[in-house]
Amino acid sequence: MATNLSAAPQPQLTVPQFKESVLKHLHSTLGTYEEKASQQAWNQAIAAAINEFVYDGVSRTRKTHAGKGTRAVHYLSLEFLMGRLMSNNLQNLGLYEIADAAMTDLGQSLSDILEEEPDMALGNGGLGRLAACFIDSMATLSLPAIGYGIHYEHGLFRQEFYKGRQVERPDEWREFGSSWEICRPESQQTVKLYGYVETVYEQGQSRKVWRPSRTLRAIPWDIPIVGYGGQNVNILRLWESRADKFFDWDVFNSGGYLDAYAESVQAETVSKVLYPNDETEAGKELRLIQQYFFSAASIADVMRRYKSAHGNDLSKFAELNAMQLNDTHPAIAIPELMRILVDEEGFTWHDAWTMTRATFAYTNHTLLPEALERWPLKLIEKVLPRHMEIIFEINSRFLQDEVEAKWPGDDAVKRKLSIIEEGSAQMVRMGNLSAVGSHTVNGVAQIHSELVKKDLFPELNALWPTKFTNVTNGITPRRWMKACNPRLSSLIEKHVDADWPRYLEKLSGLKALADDAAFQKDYMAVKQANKEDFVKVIRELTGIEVSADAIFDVQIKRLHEYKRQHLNLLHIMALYRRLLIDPNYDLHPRVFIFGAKAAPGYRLAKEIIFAINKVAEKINNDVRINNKLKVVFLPNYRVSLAEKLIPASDVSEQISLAGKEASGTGNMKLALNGAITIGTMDGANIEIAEEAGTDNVVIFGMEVDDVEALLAKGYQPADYYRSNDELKAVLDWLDGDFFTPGEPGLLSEVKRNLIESDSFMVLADFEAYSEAQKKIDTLYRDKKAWARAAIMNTASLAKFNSDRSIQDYAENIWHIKAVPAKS
Ligand code: CRA
Repeated sequence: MATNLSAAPQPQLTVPQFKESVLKHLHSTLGTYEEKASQQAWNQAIAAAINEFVYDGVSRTRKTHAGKGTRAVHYLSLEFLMGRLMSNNLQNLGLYEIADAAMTDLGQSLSDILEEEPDMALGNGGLGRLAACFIDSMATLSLPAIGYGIHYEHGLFRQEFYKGRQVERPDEWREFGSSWEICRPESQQTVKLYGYVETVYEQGQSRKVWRPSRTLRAIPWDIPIVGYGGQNVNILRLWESRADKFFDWDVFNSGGYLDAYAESVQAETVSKVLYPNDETEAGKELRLIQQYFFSAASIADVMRRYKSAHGNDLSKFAELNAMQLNDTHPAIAIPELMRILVDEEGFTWHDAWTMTRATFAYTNHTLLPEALERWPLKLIEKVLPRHMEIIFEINSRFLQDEVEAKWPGDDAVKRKLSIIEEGSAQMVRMGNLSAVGSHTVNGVAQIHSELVKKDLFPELNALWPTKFTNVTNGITPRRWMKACNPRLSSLIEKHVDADWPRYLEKLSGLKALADDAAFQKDYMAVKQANKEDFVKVIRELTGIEVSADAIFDVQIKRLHEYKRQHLNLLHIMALYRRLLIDPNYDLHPRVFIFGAKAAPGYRLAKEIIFAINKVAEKINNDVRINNKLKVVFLPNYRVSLAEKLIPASDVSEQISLAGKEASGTGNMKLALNGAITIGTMDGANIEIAEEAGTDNVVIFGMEVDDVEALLAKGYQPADYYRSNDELKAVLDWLDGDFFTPGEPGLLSEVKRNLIESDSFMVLADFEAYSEAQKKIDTLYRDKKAWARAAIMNTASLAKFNSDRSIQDYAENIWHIKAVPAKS
């Protein structure tokens, strides 16, 4: 892919110029002055100074792309977990050092001011953060690309702990506005809902007309996405819902103020809040409306842009527009495009379907059955009556023309592949709809993509063997190394070319230094300094004192049984017990650090958080163990906290049950920053081990085949409980009141679940995990071996650059080319 990036972004300003610009905005944009300005005002003034470059980039990029006969991609995602944007934008524009020096001159601290920015947490976890990394890469690679999503008023909830239990508080990221978004009222769209479908006869022909009974306005907010080097600035377009007319003035004038207001309140609920479930379908009407709202507004936007460039002849629509479905959440876009082409643009079904299939591609992110979206047919019929008809038509043609041709007379296979699931309540399977309506379906890591073919869609794979492919996930090295780990970045820069944040393979130059004593010393000094910084963060957030000389063992991800935070917990309890039995038990001091939000309705996940907090409280206050063990559960884990913790991590816990974690991306961030993975053969862990070398990761536990075999044999968790004394002892410990003084049994649910069902085979992997943890302990004491392994991880992770993922999508799925913006 052609790029004409210079080695590193070239600053376009001097320190005095930047200072002048910030002061200008402080005075004339914010109406305040140096002596009075709050940190927040400084933050906004800096943002305004940055935006002078950003907006210019937005215009240049738009002009370059507008009306070009080149294909563009539209990334449809219900989630974009952006985090903070200021430091990233400064880095990508090459202005970070300049801004830092300018603020110091002004007697301010840039790093303190950066802390003023709330996280833009419009996502739950991996899927949403992946979308954020991907749009960074699309801009960096100069691809004509737009991200489309929802402008949620409240992102993912803020997490607090009260007596060890998770409490959810509303997220207020836009309470005082956001410096980065631009409202584009001129590009608003109307989205229709409910109503009925009429058949209209005209000149001997019949056609379907949807008579909606409600409409919403979709207002676009654009977030500029600055590519590395600042040359291309793409946009993320987020839709806000508003009532069609803000007030019904007639009702208002006749005294019905509240009635008039009610409609706008209802309309605004559509973009009010992000559903906080990670990998569980919500099944709620409002959620379906959210999905349709942003899909329909986005398609209408793409159409508008196409028509203004190419007129009303849509024959090139599919050739010029690719749309990527980030999981099935935007799958309703498939019947929506069909509706527009057939009902509004007069295409034949056949031609419309050819265009639709050539437009869409679908990424599957999970095999967990509870995450596979199924909507009640009745609900779709009510909210989107015309779409339901179209889905029926898509399904019957698919079953008759394609399934019947391949498996004549086989009703069982038809039942399995049907987009409509029969049963007491008929359901629409959004995964099947997405796979049928797309030209390509991809999984997110090699093993996951294989399982998509083998277990999720085996028949579809037999029907269309070339439709299924893999694109292993990636992370942007700009945010996840250059911006978040400045110490390591400047050490790296002494040894490899300055353009490594773009060409991560350059880090392989560090392999030659992996055994070099001086480099090892420098590398480990960086880790130590990062840990010392993080000791303070832990103190501020939790009041817990930890030592930077201990091993920082980190598990950061959503709380889910399949991710097995409770396996980690059982092992911590086992270590604690060993120390109580033998105070001289040989253990390098360890700090176990957790960060995780649980979906508010996910009971057991919340019990696990509570259990970890209670065990932590006991261990952290037990003087008998001489500070050898500490357990820290950081509240409100989020992108900006990850950016502080990842550079300070020694051990990366990636301990999901094999076959369950589609990819993982935290595993990549931690490994790139030199943490050693302790992990199962699952998701991208397998590829990380391949790249970093199996000596430089610690792999343990059952593999996918073992899991299948054990399931087939009949998994009996109680057998493991009975046959392992240590495991039995720690599980029984949960029953008493040792960790919950005076209140026995508060933690029993976790034990009961593990012994009675243990759906994710925690007990079966306990022993192997415990042995693997001993290897970590031994390896850490060998300072040279540890430094070598950590360096090898940093040096070997180029594959997980999200630029590589996006290049794969661009070449193999979207068939789009770079179009660098003109200066
Ligand atoms: N929860 C997977 O579980 C994967 C991300 C991004 C997930 C992760 O293993 O890294 O997607 N799946 O591909 C998902 O959200 C709906 O499914 C995730 O973030």
